[in-house]
Amino acid sequence: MNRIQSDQLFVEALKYIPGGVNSPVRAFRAVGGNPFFVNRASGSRVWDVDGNELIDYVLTWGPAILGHAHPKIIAAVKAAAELGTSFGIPNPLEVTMARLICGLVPSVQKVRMTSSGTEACMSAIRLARGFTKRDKIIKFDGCYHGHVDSLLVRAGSGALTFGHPDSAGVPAAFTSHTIVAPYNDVDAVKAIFAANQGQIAGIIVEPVPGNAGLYLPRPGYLEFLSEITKAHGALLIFDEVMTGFRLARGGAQERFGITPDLSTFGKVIGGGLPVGAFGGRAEIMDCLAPLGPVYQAGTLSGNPVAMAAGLANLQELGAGRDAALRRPDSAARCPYQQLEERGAQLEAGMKDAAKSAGVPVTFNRCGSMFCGYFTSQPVHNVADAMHSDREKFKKFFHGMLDAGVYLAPSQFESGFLSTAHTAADIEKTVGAAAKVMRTL
Ligand code: KE4
Repeated sequence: MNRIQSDQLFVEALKYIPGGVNSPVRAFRAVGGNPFFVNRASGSRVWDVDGNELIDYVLTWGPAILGHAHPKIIAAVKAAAELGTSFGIPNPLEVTMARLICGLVPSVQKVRMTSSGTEACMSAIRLARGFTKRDKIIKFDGCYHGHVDSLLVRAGSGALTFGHPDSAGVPAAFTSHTIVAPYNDVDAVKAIFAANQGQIAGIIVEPVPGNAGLYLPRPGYLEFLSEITKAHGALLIFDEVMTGFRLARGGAQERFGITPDLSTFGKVIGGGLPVGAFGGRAEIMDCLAPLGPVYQAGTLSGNPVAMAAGLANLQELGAGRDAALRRPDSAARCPYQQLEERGAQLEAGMKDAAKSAGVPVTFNRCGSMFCGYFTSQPVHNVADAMHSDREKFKKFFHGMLDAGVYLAPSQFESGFLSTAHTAADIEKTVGAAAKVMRTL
């Protein structure tokens, strides 16, 4: 595949941008080779600057749940931008967005917008500490909650990919109150609470971890986390930056029937523009300035153009069309049903491809999030994920890229589907996978 212009751009980018990228995982360091540069995207496709068309399963790491450049989002952004790009004064769209999130996620009685998932998670941690007047936070090995100092401890995503889950530049004092446990391990969490009586402000968890590939909570695990935090006066924080409004209209908490105390969001609620949010019980959220003593702020929080994009995404997902979608004669297909069908088709196809090629693959999926690990063993946490054959992953990644399919450029990332992915897209993808796997 000709990537001359991308390669030239990368040489230029390296002169001015560290690693040539504005976010490390885009650098292809885990898979080798140079990243390609995209200047156009639509539906399930992206096109690089050399004109190569790719079926995209990264979807800008989750936001493009309706596919790229959805007409409703483009129109909403244009209309909002015509009226001004930022006011720094409350605007009506902030109220519409807050009301919509509170309506879709019952555990969220009040919500505050931010401009990234990192900010949302950082703010939720500070709020949990301010509300409980405790300092310690439990996180899980391989989970990633953005690049806030105190959570860059055995973190996933790019931190795991580049083998420095504990980043340089973070003083030990900043992480001294962060306790890391293995995910899906009940006894480890029980032992931490027993050893830190009355000191744990909260647990922050990706309900379905998507930053070490993708693996699922064991049956009863999320219920256990809810019970043990309640028993110890700690808060349960669901990091739904990736899973929110994707795994169900109300996120993973709706899919698994759990009521966290706080939740963080991002990606889908921005429709591709920079948006994060955190929300939860009103008695907790009202501790935030200007009402309470926990300070939190942001120049572009609730930005009108970003709100317009996020609202268009959520409304197209059926947030406001519930009744219509549930009408038996409704021609409008429920987007979550579509995502589930495509996910099941991809999962079945990938498993068949691996079997026919005689390549051991563990393929994990939850709704429209998925990850294939090159191992015959099950993957329930990051330690299991480390057993994947990463040399095979690298070859598979590039083989699929040359076949016109763009998968996440790291074994330790989740893949995503959109409502724009067609059955034919999936057929092409699994057909290519069967051929590439035979070369591994
Ligand atoms: P941002 O600050 O990147 O908007 O969100 C941080 C974040 C928080 N919580 C979860 C569960 C997340 O997955 C993320 C960010 N996800 C990564 C992909 N694994 C973003 C991609 C990147 O870092 O470039």
